[in-house]
Amino acid sequence: MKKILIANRGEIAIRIMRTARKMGISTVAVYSEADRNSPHVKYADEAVCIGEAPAEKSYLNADVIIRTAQELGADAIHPGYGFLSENAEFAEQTEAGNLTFIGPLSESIRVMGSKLAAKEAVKAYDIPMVPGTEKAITDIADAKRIAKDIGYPILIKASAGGGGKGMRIVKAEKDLETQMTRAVSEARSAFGDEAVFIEKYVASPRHVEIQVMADNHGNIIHLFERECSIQRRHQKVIEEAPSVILTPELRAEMGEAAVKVAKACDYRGAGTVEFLMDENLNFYFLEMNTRLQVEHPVTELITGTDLVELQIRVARGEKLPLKQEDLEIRGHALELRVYAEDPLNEFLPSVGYLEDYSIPSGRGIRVDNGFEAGMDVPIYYDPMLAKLITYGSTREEALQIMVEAIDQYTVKGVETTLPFGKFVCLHEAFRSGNFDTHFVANHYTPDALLAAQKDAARTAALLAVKQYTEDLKKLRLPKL
Ligand code: MV4
Repeated sequence: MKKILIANRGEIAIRIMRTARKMGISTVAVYSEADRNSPHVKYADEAVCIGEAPAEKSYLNADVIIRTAQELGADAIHPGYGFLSENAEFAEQTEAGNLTFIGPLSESIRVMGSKLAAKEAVKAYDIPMVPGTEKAITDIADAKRIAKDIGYPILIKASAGGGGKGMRIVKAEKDLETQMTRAVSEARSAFGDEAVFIEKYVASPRHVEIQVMADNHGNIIHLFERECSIQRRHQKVIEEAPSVILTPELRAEMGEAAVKVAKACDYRGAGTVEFLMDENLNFYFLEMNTRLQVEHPVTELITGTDLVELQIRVARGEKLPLKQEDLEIRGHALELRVYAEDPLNEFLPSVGYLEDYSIPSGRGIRVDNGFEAGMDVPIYYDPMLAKLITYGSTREEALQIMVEAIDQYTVKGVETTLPFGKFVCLHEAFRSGNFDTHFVANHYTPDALLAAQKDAARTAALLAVKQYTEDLKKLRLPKL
């Protein structure tokens, strides 16, 4: 493998190119008309404009991307995350075009893209799952019987959904019929697949996911967990590894379950197995994400691995260079997603001109960044500017470095989620580890953020006055 085309943009495109370069592999960037001056274009060895700004005309245009790879003599395509990364046809088309798809087999993507097919695939492997139906529910009388059996509240989920799309909570039987009708029609219009199923609603879960890696020789390892409970409307905000609630026994048990899920779909490359965990530390398999995830860096930091390198090696047909016994957790890592969104205004995208932009650096700080000063943040794509990742020997240290790094970050021209990240990192519930997926809904309001900022400003002012008074004493000057 001598040349890779990266079918993505922003920080992840650069992240992938960095490893390719380290491995002596040259890189091809593709870009839309809106991304002409983007860092990922400059970072690549070659770059090709593939179309207009809207993603359907560029980053989602499979034909043009594959043709570009062929014309430039690339050997492989790395899809990153989002865009075409979990598109089974794209994986198939890539391979049919005599290019290596750096990702799983298209069939694994297809199976895990359907929640019902995924449940079916793992059935024989004794994986804990939330009580619910194994098949699509179409009949309302059936639904009522099943829901009564399971016990309310229940959740209706779209088989083709995922990441929280197409879910409906039903608290009592009287609401079931309307909610099911809505769920079915929503599933049909959003996914072109009206299959829905029922699960017991786990009211206050934590989201714990396991990173897995598999080669073409039957070896599968897991690289421990990431805790991703801090999210807002299904958008993750802060991720960390390890999770504060897992014991070594539970970790091993979940790791083994994740490896079995990977085995069940003949998985290859990097994947993530998502679990819900209830208050009693029962865990349930939810879904598998068949891509490299946004939050992969926290795993890299605590395991000392380069997951993109492992993906590339596996795609080249090599055996995994690591065995399960070789892996151990060292230290603690946190990731804050820095979005161009306004936390004081409903997290609306705050796109525009980046007047000033400088990222923090120092011991324990990694920034996976896709932007620079003097650029516009385009309206066409996800408004994530960067990922601020910190590492310490303990969680407290990683948290301390995170707060300092947030203070060091300078962004002018757009609002960002940096102050919101600081709010979370300083919040007692987050610091103590006592949180679930409702953390943001339960603890965050713009007023709470403003109050925390005021408080911090007062403390800073008091410290400054104290310092000033002490300095005056040292200088033996008259007091104020
Ligand atoms: C659930 C659940 C409670 N009970 N399933 C949301 C994303 C998708 N992967 C599945 N999700 C959930 N499934 C049952 N049976 C609660 C969620 C959920 C959630 C899960 C992980 C992280 C954040 C979440 C936020 C709201 C709901």
